[in-house]
Amino acid sequence: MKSKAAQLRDLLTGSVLNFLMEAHNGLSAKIVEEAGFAGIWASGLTMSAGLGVRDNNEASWTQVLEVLEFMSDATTIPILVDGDTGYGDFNSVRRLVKKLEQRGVAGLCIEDKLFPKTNSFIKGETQPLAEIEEFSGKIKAAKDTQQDSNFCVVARVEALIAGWGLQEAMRRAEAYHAAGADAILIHSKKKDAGEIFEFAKSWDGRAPLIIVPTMYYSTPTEQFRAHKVSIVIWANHLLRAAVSAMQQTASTIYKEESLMSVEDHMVPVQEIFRLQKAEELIKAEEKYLKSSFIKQPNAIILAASRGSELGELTQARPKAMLPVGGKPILARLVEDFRSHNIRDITVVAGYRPETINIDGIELLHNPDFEHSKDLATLACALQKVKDNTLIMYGDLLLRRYIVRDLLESDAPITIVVDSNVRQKITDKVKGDYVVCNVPDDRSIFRPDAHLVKCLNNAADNPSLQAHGQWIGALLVSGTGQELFKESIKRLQSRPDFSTLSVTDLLDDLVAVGHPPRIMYVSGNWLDVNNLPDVERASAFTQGVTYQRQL
Ligand code: SPV
Ligand code: MG
Repeated sequence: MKSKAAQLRDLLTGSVLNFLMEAHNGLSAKIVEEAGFAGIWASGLTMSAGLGVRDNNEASWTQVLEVLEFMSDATTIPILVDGDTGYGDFNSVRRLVKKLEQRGVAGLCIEDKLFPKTNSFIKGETQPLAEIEEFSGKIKAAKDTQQDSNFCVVARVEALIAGWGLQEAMRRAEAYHAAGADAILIHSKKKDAGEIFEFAKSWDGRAPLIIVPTMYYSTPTEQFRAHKVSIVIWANHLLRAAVSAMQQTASTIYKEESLMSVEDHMVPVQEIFRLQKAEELIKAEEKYLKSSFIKQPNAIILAASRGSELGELTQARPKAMLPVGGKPILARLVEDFRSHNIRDITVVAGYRPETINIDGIELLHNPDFEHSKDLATLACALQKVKDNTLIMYGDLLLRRYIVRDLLESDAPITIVVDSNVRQKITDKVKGDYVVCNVPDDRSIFRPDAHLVKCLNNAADNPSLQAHGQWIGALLVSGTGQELFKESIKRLQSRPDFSTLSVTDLLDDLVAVGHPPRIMYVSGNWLDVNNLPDVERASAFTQGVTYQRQL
């Protein structure tokens, strides 16, 4: 890829007419490039207007430099900057050229007026012109300073604007060319291109010629070609177009106090994101950020059951809404999840769903909750099973570190198992006991264990020793989402689906060769099944450590 300066030189010295389009900030510069233009005119008028000041050097040159840096960073095509008079003497110009090159600006145009200048279309004929010698010195200084030989220095002749005539314009153009200018910008404020064409004829291609047909815009472009113009600058049209659109939009919204009639006339927000290359950042985050941070976990809480063992306490509400320590269990879970940056929280309700009044959650419903078990409730939220989804029973209280550590797991499916609860399984035991490939060794780095079997159907396996109890929390991550969904589909095709629990899904995953990973914990959680549990739960919320032991 050619340097930007080399691209600008090609535009200037090529045999065809080229066009530079005005831009005044990073966004408009990008729009110019996307439209197909081969170069950008960083207009002094529009950059100053964009900053809300006059075209009278009210913005300092370093402030202009800042704008140019954004424009240059946003684009790959060359920028010719309108450097006014060079913001001072030859020495100011030297420093300017140095800074422009550092920022990837391809060329500088300076005009033969005095600092501070004013726009050529404001009382142009009364504006004093620079001494030819002095201005030629600036051009020499610029050429001597540039490091890249392709950097272009354009001398802008204001003699026609000031009404000093063709002869003076020619004299100046010649002097500036002799001083090293790479091109001459001949400016006019006339409504027709007559004086520009006269100049072009006299100039006769001694150096590339640039024109700015803002006032003589009705001249057919073909005539510019015929007069061997090298570059036409469309100097201010994006800013002017933006101003009409902004004025109209602002006034409509102000009058109507509504967005209804404007919305369809503007680009969607997505287009702004595209112009900003938002997509690129998302990809970079995937590459450079810690995976657990960018995966944005979500959570599904199963809160369908009433918990009838709690009697009157759950007459009017599901178990998850039972207040413990003054706050419903579910509200505690949601708070806990939010502290882990989990914003997308889905609760699947069943019994008395209208009592679940927690802000900011998505509420789904298992209408068949009375005739089905928790797997059917979970299936209601299947579309919410994604990469990094926490699934949890709604009657769980747990210390925060458990969720934190679970979110760190990178296994497809991870279940939390309390190894304090080791039990010779008998048919009297209730709870989701599990057999793992290795027991918990309680070391700092706990063993890399996986599930072998869930024992909720203990009577079938009287001899098995459980390694712990599944607490009712699991994480689905990465490829786990597909495994999880496939497993639910398999089980849904069974006629006894409504009698199945999440533990049946865990067993199914073992059966198909994808046993869930075990994250061992030792206590620090409890679920609420009966009245004594409610008391323990209340103590738990006050910080009392409760270890479930059978
Ligand atoms: C500019 O765009 O700032 C110019 C061109 O200098 S003009 O406004 O026509 O003088
Ligand atoms: Mg200007």
